[in-house]
Amino acid sequence: FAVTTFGESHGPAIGCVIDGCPPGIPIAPEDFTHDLARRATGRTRHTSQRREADEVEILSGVHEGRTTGTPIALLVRNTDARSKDYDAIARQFRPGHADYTYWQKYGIRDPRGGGRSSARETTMRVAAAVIAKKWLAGRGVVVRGHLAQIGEVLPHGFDARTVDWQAVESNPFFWPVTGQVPELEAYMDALRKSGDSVGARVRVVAEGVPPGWGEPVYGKLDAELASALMSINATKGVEIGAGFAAVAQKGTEHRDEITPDGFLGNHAGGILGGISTGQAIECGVAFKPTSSLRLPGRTVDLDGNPVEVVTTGRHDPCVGIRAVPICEAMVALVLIDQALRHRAQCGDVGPVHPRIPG
Ligand code: EPS
Repeated sequence: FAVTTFGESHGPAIGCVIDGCPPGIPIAPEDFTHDLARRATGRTRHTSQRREADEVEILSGVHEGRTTGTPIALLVRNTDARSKDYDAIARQFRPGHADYTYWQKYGIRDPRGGGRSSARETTMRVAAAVIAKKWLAGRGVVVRGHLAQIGEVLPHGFDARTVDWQAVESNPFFWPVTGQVPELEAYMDALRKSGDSVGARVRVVAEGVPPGWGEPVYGKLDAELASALMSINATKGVEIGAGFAAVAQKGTEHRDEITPDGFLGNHAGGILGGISTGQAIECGVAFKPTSSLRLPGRTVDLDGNPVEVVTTGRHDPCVGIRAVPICEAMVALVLIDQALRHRAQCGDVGPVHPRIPG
């Protein structure tokens, strides 16, 4: 299940091509609406105010409402592309932004906003993953995410083992503790007024994955998840299970003891030796603060002259908020690919032996 995307943030359209999709999955244009709206800009005051309908056109690979097994092409036309900082951004480098490294690599300054490095590109990852999520759901696998930190704010009184997913979907921050939403509103309003940005931590949980998915050495499930999640713009860290907390743990604490009734913990994040254990797959993703800021910063122009940069356009004060459905999407895309590979080698997607409960 291979996905590639195309298009620039300020170009006429963005799109993706999905190759290797199983035939027979029912898909209609309206299936994309929910997840694309969860990721989209302009839906709350806490994200970029760019207004895009994000309507998916299915160009190929679907006939009479079902995938045919041939490459699927999806297209979303940009309707609100040109921002007011369009020209200014084309002549300067935003500190902390990919426009500098793109220019060094290709020698070309694409003036179309963030171009390929814009968060706009992630629309098509989410669209592709709608199909992956649908296939996975048919096998009892559900991939969901929530925000686990904004700046220095953590969820209060939150037990990661019992997430209230309805609560997560009921607020604009994908926050698991609804009582804290007024605090977050105030925090984000103050941040937006200040012109600065903050980072965030996203947690993704995939439930229902049977034991056995993942390759043992090359193509480990955790390696593929890390690679996929790290490929999202603004990601600076990925953890599986206990992640970096494992450094300070003792072996007796970290190991997830096994009883006939199930595993007694999940520090492994549902993966041992690159292969799923049958427990929930748990990933944490760190997002850096958005680099496009209203507060002046020092930089250089295309000729290397020192200039002051101020970004006046439509930007997210915390791009990590909208990253929740994007992280879910990348996890779902890895899982369907690993499931299909497992099926190709082992003949089925299920475990060989009776599974130990998670
Ligand atoms: C982005 C800048 C803004 C965001 C955009 C990501 O776009 P513009 O340059 O047109 O003002 O709105 O995000 C999206 C459009 C999207 O759909 O995610 C950036 O610099 O990354």
